[in-house]
Amino acid sequence: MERTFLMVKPDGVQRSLVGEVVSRFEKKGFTLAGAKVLAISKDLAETHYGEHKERPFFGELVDFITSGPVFAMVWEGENVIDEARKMMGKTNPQEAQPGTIRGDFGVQVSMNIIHGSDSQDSAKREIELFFGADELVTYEKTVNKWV
Ligand code: RTP
Ligand code: MG
Repeated sequence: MERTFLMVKPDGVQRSLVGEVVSRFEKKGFTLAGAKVLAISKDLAETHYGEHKERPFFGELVDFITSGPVFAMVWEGENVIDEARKMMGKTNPQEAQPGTIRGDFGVQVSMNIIHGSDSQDSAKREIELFFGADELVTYEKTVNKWV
């Protein structure tokens, strides 16, 4: 079954949106395989967002993601990588549709509430970067046959 890495960013934690975000993925029918609150180090931030190293906003992005605790999660389910990106909405909350997490709760592109892996390769890389194998569980929800 496919897995993705999702993370409530410091703005979402500060605004008490962790429960709201978790609830949306639970209600959708995905399965939580792991979760933790943590403070991201500068090293981890630079590795995680390494693909954006040359972008003008890289410094600001690293400063922001290390500015307070985040809530990191691994979610499992059919096509969960793309579905989660749809549920998050466009990167810039002002372009994100109402009904998406960024469309409903965000205003600025730098503070857009949530991160989500954008491909199978990035999901694998990010899950391994943030979670040890002993922090993830595999189980079946009996309710899954209903969704
Ligand atoms: P994320 O990686 O955080 O899930 O966001 P994303 O895939 O939707 O967007 P991405 O292109 O990977 O950009 C990573 C984060 O950088 C910030 N950003 N700022 N100032 C800007 O023009 C700008 N562009 C991107 C956003 O916070 C974005 O989530
Ligand atoms: Mg991205």
